Amino acid sequence: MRIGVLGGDGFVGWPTALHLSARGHEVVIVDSLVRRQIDGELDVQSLTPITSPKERRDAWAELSGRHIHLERIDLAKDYGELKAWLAAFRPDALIHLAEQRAAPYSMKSARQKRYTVDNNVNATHNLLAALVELGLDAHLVHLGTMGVYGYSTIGAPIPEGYQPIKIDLPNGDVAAQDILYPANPGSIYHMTKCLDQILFAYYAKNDGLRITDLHQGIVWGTNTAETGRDERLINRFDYDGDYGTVLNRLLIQGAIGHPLTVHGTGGQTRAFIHLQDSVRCIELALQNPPERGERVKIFNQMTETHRVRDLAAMVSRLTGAPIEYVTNPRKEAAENDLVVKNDQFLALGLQPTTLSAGLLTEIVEVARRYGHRVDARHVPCVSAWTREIAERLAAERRPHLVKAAS
Ligand code: USQ
Repeated sequence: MRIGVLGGDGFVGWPTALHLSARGHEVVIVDSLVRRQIDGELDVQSLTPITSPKERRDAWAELSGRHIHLERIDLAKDYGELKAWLAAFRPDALIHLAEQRAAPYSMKSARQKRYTVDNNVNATHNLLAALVELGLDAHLVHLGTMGVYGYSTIGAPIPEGYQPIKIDLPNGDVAAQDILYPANPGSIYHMTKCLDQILFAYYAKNDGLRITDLHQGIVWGTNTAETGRDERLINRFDYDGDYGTVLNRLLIQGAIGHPLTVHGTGGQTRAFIHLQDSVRCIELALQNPPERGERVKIFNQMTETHRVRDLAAMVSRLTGAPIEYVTNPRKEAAENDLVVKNDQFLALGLQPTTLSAGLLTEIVEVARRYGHRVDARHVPCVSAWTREIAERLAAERRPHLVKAAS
């Protein structure tokens, strides 16, 4: 297949591009490289020393004999360039990962909120509009999030996208419908993925676009079979308070002897998936597209659920690092259960890589190898969800500032 990996320079995009290239697909990465610019803006670098876009693609060509071309296009802004590239490449499929994906970054200030909405919504909409304008029948596979559902559960498992409902009619009859599961975003970032769902539903209905939306949980791990082949192919590994995700952060904190930062009581239960399974799921979704005219196909892309404090206890046992329960900078339920259906990927043959101690140790080893690159100033999560929380955090930090000043 001819496949465009949009956002193919990022944490999931790069391993996805390599995985698909290794399986013989013709892969083009489309990326604005903005994620590398945000590293500069936040003054923090990936724990792992990622090479330049050119160097990593040259290394892949040398090792595999396969070329991955890069198109530097900002999907949200460069509509003309996007259209020209689509018209020339005529992809069979597009993997859309070209969105700002960090919840804490999206909550930093009005500037990042506006950037996240402008970027994510326009990128998705430009892509859909261009496919229709060009009359292209490429299968669009979008990386969405479990966060569209919110995380609380009323005891029933969260279905894969659609909730069957019954509506009482005035004449006493009952009408049955499938609706998108009620959107319940917990951050501006998650909100943009809810908006994406509406765009997809509309374009599938109105224009018959073939769309798959993958509602992914929190990714852990850093390497896949392909990125592990050579140091020059190394994947990015975020540990900072904005882009680092919880399990990877805890593992790095443990590796460098930093206290494990648990927000609140750590009673938040979340869905998780290993990076290797993430790229495998994307490949399975590609192999099983919806028909033209079919509703958006939605998969829950996760393999297990865990409570944050249980993860911290596991990492503490593994590394000896103490656990620190800190004021939660987010506005989220302190405790929640989470039961999620993921039958579709299991039926397609996904064999989950679960949190075995072996793999956790492997990540701790990677973290120890590059631990000297950690800038401890960037370890805490400081992005507050509301003004009140920001004031509470500032009040807590004041004694330290006084101590430092005296
Ligand atoms: N948390 C801690 N300590 C930390 C960092 C986080 O207790 O040091 C807690 C958070 O308060 C939250 C939970 O861990 O309750 C998860 O936080 P996270 O940063 O790992 O995940 P999140 O912000 O939800 O976002 C990540 C990805 C996003 C993806 C999402 C999937 O950045 O792109 O969509 O996971 S999901 O969480 O299922 O919505």
